[in-house]
Amino acid sequence: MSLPANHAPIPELFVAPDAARARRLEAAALPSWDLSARQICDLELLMNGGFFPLRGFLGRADYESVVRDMRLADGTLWPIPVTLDVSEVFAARIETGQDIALRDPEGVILAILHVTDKWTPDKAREATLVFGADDVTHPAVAYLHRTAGPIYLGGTVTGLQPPTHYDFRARRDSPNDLRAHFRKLGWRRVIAFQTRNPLHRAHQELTFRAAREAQANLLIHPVVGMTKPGDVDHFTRVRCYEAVLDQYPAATTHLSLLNLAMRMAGPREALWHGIIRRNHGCTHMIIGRDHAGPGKNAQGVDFYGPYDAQELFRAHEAEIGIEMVDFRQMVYVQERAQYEPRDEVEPGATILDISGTELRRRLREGIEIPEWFSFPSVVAELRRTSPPRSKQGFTVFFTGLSGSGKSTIANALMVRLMEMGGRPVTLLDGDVVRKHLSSELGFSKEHRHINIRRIGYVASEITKNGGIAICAPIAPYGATRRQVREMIEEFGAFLEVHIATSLEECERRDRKGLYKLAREGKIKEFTGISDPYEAPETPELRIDTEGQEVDACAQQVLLKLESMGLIRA
Ligand code: PPS
Repeated sequence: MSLPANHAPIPELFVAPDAARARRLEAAALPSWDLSARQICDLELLMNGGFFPLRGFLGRADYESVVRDMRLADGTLWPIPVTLDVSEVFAARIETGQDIALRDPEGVILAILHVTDKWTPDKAREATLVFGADDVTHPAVAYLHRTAGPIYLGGTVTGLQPPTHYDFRARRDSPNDLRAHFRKLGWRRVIAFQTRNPLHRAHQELTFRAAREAQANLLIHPVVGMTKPGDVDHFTRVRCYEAVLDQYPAATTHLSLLNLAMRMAGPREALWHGIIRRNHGCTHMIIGRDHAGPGKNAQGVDFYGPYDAQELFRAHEAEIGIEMVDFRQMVYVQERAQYEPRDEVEPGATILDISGTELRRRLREGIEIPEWFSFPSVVAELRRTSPPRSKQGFTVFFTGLSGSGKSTIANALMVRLMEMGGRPVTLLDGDVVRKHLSSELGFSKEHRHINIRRIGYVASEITKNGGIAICAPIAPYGATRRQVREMIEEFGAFLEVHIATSLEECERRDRKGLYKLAREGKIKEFTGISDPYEAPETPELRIDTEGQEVDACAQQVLLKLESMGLIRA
């Protein structure tokens, strides 16, 4: 299919609204596949023409050809396999020649796929040829092996409706929306800037200069679908982009959000980005050093060379129909109090810079970020999302035998933290949780696991929302405690405190008379007596309560929290 001129509409895969209604009714009876987050991103760009000339998820011949040669079977340049991966159970029900309904997580039918191909891909080969190595430190390779289903379905897509977005609706444009916008404003040359990071002054300077030099208008086109794990979330980023928009001369620049699921495939991804931007009506694209790079591989070496993406793009720009604009690294020259391209700086001048790692450290520790580096409004947004550690949520997780003193120390700690103020504190004590959250559970290994995971979930929500969670269950199994740690560390710090009071001492105290009953066999599966307790090997803190006052034990926890920067005494 030939490419429409820049501002003419691009073919979409949607049917007219009346036909969509009728097709939706028919489709309700079809086998249906619930799309993953990544598949929804892919489907949206297939349907709205962002992935033109694709007319559906790749069939086998196109897939093999794309993996091997970056081209569809008919020779058209297409660097990334856009495939529909499904489970074995689902695939077993599907024959080629059949239609299936593609649904969003709420069950809404977004499209119908006419299945032409079904096959089991060689994922290791796909990883090696598309991403450069079968190495799970590459996020797309990890996704391929750990998340994607084992069978691929290929076929043509009939679009019924685009996925619904409730966030930043006014900033989301289809390729045809943007083409119409550019046509209306008379923007004949448009330069796209792809990004997955907040914009600081250097980015603003380089995009502004790139547009001026290409005599083009600027499209800031950030990806809001899926980016690299660990990136700043898109809600924060969009607020940052909106803050930067005022810095460009009025009516020269447009901000639009792209619901792309990035693969971080470096050079191949750069070509893909170029094709997508061409489809969105752009004539130029800024390609920088290490474009869409995933970082380092298992050997600690970058997956791709720093200029591989630029070279590959340059070699294909005419074929894609979009011109590459070199990303000129801009640096701040102190003596001249302005940004200049690095290659134009006079010898001997003082260049100031703040690396990404240093920026994250300053945000984490609440240290000043100078105005020459970023706009105060951008820094304010980032600080709102990443407050310093002393203002972030965290979890203190006590573990130990029944009667070891967990609850008593946890209570003392809670009161001391409340005395300091600043963050809400919640105590999730073993007994209390069993009364309110886990009343139906017993003490089998499986039930203890469920119980602790529930505590972990609640603590992770508290941590995410900036509070302090203190947990005090027995939590006898190391594997479960590790899972809880992972759940919480996604949002804040996790401090494991082993209350290492010996079994003899706990039994001697026998505060609740349970050890006696356990010895008599009247309580079954009692931790330490007739059930295991796996002591943590490397807790952040280990406290032996024998011969120590409760206050002194709580003080040890407070000192540890202070040394981790979580509280200020
Ligand atoms: S677990 O293993 O983490 O799910 O246990 P937890 O939720 O912390 O509950 C422990 C409290 O329940 C009482 N209890 C028992 N403990 C251990 N084993 C058995 N079989 C048992 N049956 C009842 C006991 O009082 C525990 O309270 P603490 O505060 O730990 O002494």
